[in-house]
Amino acid sequence: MANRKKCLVLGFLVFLWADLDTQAEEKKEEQTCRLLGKFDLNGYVDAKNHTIVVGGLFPIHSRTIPANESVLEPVSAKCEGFNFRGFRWMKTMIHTIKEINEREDILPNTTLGYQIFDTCFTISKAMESALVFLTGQEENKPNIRNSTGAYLAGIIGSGGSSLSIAASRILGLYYLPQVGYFSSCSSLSDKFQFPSYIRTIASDQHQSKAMVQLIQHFGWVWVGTIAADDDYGKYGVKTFKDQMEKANLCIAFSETIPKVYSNEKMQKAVKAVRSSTARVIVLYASDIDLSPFVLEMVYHNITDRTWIASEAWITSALIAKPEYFPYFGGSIGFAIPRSDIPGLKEFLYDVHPSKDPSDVLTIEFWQTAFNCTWPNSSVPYNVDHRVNMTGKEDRLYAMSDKFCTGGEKLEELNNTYLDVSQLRITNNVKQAVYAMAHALDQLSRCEEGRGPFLPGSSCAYLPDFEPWQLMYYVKMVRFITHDGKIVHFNVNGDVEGHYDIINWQLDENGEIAFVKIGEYIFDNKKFELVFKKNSTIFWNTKSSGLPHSV
Ligand code: TCR
Repeated sequence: MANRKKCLVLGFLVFLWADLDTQAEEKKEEQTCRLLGKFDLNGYVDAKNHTIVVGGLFPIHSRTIPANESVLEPVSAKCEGFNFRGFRWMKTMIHTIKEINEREDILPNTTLGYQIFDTCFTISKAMESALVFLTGQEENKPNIRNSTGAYLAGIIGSGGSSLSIAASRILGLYYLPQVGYFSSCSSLSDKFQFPSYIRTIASDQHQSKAMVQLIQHFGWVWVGTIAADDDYGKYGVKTFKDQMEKANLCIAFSETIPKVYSNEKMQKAVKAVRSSTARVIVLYASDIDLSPFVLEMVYHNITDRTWIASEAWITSALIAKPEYFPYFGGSIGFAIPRSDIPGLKEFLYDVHPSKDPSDVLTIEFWQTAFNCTWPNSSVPYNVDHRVNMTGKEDRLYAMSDKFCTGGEKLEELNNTYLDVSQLRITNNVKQAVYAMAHALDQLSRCEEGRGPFLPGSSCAYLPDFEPWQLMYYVKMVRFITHDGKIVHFNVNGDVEGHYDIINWQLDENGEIAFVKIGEYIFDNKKFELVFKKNSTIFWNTKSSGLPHSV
């Protein structure tokens, strides 16, 4: 086979996998993938020698770089802002697929491959990837046979709600199963709009309800809201406001944090927080979008507020920094229950840039983590085009003059990628992959004449089933996790269960501790706040007592 491997052909567009050394290719089963041409996507692929692959979409970067205005043609954006947490989630998908392939009880005669892309936390990248997953030579018929001949079973992802909504509008046309791990927007429950989307995270409908119950519990009646400018933030606040209205409670103000930095819009939000008498504020945003707002609170020295955190930032290492404690200490929010994943830690540590010179993500990971430049690599070091806090564009081409030696120690790195103490979304990723594998397994065990399909109670077969046939099994999946929990999806494709109620306190080392003070249960029509006995709550008020927001 030629060094360059043909990947996908779409009309006049030809996408090429990264140049792969054929010999190296045989040695390694996992490859990085880079699609050139119209799309510029980074990711990982292991599709060779597998009849079935599972697609994955993860935010390995946090944003795309603003396009250079002098370029007239549309070009696929490049990404920046390495996201260690997203990198961990992506690795967890690979780890879970490996685990499933080693098991004899699930899909005994099939090994799964994968094809994973970086969404860069933007809709446009998620769409590019959705198209790459679907397109083939035929124009109006998806070609879910990938270039290596493997069949695409479905997709894990695609991260944030706005991205999943966009991607699943396309994937839904073909009923291609999409199992989400952290898109929690309530609108994704609508199976009329999103027929092939199911998820291992609960709908924010529950979270909004839980927030209102919490507010009632503490006797607050006057509450402000701040939302990220996306489906997560906006729908989250909308469902929250609906519940507040039902409970006869009042909204003091509602503001949004801009996605693309705008000083004017940001100051509007800051002003609302500063001038309102509401001491309790609900903040619905992903941690990635929240950072600039947090810096504003620090800059304006806004303390004495109690923040009700949405799940996306309550346990985030990006936000939970000791230096922010005077402003955000005492935050209360709902978190996905945590889990320990056997073997994941070792798998995460097994990462090194010298293993594969074409693995640009690992090289970037290493450079960013250790603040050095990997010799002879084309991966730029820490290029940050973020528009800074003054609203001026601040392009930093900070090339570290220190070379990486390869001897840097992961053990000495205090990095969220390697922190396995708070596996929450990470566990959702694992369960999403399992849901797909169990569905494939059930499909493969169908007995002709007793199957679910017409005519004559027929079956579908591996590997060349139709996407909608697998979808039938995905919806009905029910399995027990490694830690003994049952996973199944309700009619809306959502999971039920509980959130942990978390309060930010300072531990003896001066680090922020996520102290569990109770649970919110939403199971079998039960919606209940349960506080732990004898748990103390830290309040960030002058008196250290319960804040009043009336
Ligand atoms: N759902 C959000 C995104 C999100 C997230 C997170 C981002 C959730 N949890 C944790 C970063 C870290 C929950 C969405 O867009 O649906």
